[in-house]
Amino acid sequence: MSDNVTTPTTKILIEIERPKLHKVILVNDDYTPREFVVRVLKSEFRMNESQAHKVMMTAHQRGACVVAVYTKDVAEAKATSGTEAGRSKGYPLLFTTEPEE
Ligand code: TYC
Repeated sequence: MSDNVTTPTTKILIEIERPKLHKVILVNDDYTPREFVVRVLKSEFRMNESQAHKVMMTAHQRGACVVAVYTKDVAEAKATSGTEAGRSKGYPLLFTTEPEE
């Protein structure tokens, strides 16, 4: 005969999801000067001259270019301040965001 006593237990499984990352996308237009786009990429996205020039030229030639990925809040804040930098000078420069697959 066994004297073992078993007490029922409940296991709680908590799953923590990794926050989805969001892309900041630079959209081409016909009016914003190239040097200004490069300046905004350097100041808002901490790029050096050659990285910024490459991203600007990709957007210029293909219509759009992914600049960087961040959490949703940071991506939206960076896209807004980049777009605002253009607007403050009267340029239609546009940064958008979209979730990464
Ligand atoms: N197409 C612009 C020009 O020729 C330069 C430019 C590049 C503007 C990228 C926006 O996202 C952009 N002056």
